[in-house]
Amino acid sequence: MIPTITAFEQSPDRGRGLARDMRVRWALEETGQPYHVRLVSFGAMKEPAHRALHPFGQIPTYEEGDLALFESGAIVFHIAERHAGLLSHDVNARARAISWMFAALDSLEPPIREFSMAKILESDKPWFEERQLLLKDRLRVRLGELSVRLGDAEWLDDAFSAGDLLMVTVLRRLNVSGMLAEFPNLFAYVARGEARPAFKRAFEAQLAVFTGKPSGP
Ligand code: GTB
Repeated sequence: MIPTITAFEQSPDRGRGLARDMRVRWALEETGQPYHVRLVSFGAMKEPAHRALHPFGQIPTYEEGDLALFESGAIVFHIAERHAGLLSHDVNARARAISWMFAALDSLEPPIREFSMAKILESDKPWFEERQLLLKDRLRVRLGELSVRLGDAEWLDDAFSAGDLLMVTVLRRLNVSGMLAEFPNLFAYVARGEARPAFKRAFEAQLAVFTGKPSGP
């Protein structure tokens, strides 16, 4: 059964692939799974029909037969568990990849989101600059720790996994800030993720929603 995911009808990122449907699209592409996309407006997201799929009225959601999921991390995990390509068959490598999935969503994404949201929501406040420095310093510490762990490895734990997929999508949110450039190995790591053919297909598909031009051959 071909799953259907939801994505923004009009993404505020103007097709830069920063909304969280991107990670789900990428996981589906990495595992070679076809999928349908239902685009939803901001209004429709808050209607009961969408809230039945997503309690917080957000995207992405994932429907497959009588299974309906929300939370991008859970959706990526579901895809990775059912299809080869994102989680090793070796139980220890699999467990380590799952640790990295949680690390991406719980240890990196919160300070990155806080930093980017403050830029959008607090720039008119008198304490904006001071708080930005604080958030930036906090984030810099976490990025430094990740950078040390990655070292000169290609991926976080040997082969590319769902942990890398989530980590790259989380770090991409910093692309415009210039902060990743402070950590050349993280910068190169994100570029490696973005260079994967599956990433490119997912990116083109979400960009096509913004440009109105169909993606694919
Ligand atoms: N924890 C949830 C998950 O991982 O699935 C978070 C889902 C979420 O935040 N969804 C956002 C949403 O639906 C879109 S991705 N927002 C609408 C609403 O809450 O009403 C977040 C996002 C949006 C826009 C950008 N951007 O423009 O750069 C980046 C990320």
